[in-house]
Amino acid sequence: MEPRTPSQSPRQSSYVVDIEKADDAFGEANRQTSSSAHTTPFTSPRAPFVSPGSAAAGPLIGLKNLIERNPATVVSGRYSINLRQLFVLLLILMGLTTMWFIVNPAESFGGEGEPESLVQSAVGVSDQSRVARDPHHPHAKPHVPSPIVLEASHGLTGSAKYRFERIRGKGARTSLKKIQFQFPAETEKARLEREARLKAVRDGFEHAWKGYKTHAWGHDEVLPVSGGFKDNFNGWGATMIDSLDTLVIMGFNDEFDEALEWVKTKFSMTRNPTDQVQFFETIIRYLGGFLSTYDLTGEKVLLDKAEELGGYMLNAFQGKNFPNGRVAVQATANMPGYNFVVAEIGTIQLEFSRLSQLSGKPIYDEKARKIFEVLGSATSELPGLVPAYVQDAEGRHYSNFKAAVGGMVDSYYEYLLKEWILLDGKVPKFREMFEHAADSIKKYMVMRPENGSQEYAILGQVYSVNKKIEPDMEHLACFMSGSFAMGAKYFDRPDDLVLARQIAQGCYLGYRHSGTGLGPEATQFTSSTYPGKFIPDADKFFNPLLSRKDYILRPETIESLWILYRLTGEKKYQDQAWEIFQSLEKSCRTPIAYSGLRDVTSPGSHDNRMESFFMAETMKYLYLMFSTPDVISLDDFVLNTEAHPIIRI
Ligand code: DMJ
Repeated sequence: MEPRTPSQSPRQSSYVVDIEKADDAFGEANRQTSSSAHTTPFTSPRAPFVSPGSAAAGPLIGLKNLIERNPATVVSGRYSINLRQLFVLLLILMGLTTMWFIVNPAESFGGEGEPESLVQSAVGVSDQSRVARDPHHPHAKPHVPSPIVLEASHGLTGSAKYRFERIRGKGARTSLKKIQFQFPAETEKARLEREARLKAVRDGFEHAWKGYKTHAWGHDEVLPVSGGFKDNFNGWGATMIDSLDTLVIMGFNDEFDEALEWVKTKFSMTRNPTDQVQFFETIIRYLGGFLSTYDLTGEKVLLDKAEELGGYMLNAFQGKNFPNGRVAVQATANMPGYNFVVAEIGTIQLEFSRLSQLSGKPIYDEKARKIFEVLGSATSELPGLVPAYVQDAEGRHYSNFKAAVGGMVDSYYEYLLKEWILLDGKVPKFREMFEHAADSIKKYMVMRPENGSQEYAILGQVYSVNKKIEPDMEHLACFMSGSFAMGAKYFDRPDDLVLARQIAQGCYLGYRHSGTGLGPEATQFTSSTYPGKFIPDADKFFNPLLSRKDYILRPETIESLWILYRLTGEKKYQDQAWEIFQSLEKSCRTPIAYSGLRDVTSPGSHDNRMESFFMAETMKYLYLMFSTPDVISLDDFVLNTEAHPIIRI
């Protein structure tokens, strides 16, 4: 199916990037042409002007002289032409060739201004090409492989080309400032290392996908040790839908087409319409997966599925401001709820607002924003912070609760910021709510190591009444580093970027000390006698009585490292993510796919689970860590909590 044409964008940032790259490719090609035996001159307005005296003009003048010296017919028989006609024919052919180069600049020259060509453009080109031709030249460099195919658009046409451009933000627009680091041109050495890592991650994803395909096709999860499958997220094919956009981003076009065919012909949400499915998981994994992949591919069936699913999800509201935690596809199988988990009601805003933007039906956006308005109208003993559970009553006051940024609350804070971004900063209330929360987290929850290190920090859990903090942190809470970092950039809060770095390093610490290189599900540190401090004692870290030692392939630490890398450009974050990937390879990879661990201090303790977020988030963040930074740029996309990129329009 031909993808829909992306909507017109006044900004067209990726077009700018592409044109710059294409210009570079043109320049490079022209330079190569002028130093080789092939003599086609460029007539493109982008190509440098070729004066009659230039090297490239020489052969043309030679041809002209030949014609003038010998105007006789050159080919005998029925189709004979004279030299003048031959000259005109040649000119037409050259013109056609040039036109083709203009239309397909990237394909023509092998890459869109890859870093390699940027490096070359900085040195003397004629000298460079002479050195390149002569391997014995004293300055000859070892052969450098050209950029790997998955990062170039060689020969891509139709939907594959559309996807290639779309993941690079074609069609995105926003009036918010750019927050990504302005990455300089890459050295050859850096490119080689980065691409080797990128390929390793991509190979890892392919391994997991093959395992899913062989053992669990169409089911929710593959069992990575025993083989077989598990249907624990509605039985609708959670891994399939959660992985769709990762397939697109990594350039697995055939695999994506196969999965899309399954969606078209086999996917069904109505087989057991009275089953109660989890609202939160269905929104972030299925609805997020459909919307994002539609944004990246323009495949209409995905929007159709998103709309159908969105309609069913409205059943969760039952006349209330907040949706139930569980919902049935069949409207009459739902009852009004009375007690709501904040993360469940506060993690639909991106998906519902995007669904309204795409479907033209305002109801989803209205429902989603109403939740934030109601939550934002409450007062709290910890301003901006909320308990895990709330009731659906107006004018509430949150008192006597324990505040944390881990499970049951986490993505509510994430979505305050991200909904503000998606709505292009047009709803200041969401920024205000995010900043209130950020201020209180900093004031009440940040704990620092007793040894005075400024390298890392953790987010403890605080009682709203007496403000007592406990040094307990879940892996889930590690996402907050990324939110602090993005908020710091948008709202000019430099201290928050410092804190974001420290939290990410606090999370990474758990990985570094575990023995397997993978971080535990939760860590209970030892309180120091100094207020707000904890003792970062590695022995206590992994005391089974104090911590949850399992690692279920969660993404949050890698996610924050990725955001920090894209915002600061610091390679240390790439290196840390690479270490984590190697640990995954060593301790979690199985002959079938990847498995979580029951104990991060024990490499062989596989739990025989691979949740769909491993392919949706963990592997995607790792891949994006080593892709070029124009792929899913934070200036073009906002990612839902399951790492599904939503284009900003
Ligand atoms: C994912 O499903 C989402 O990131 C969610 O917000 C939290 N838990 C998992 C990953 O750990």
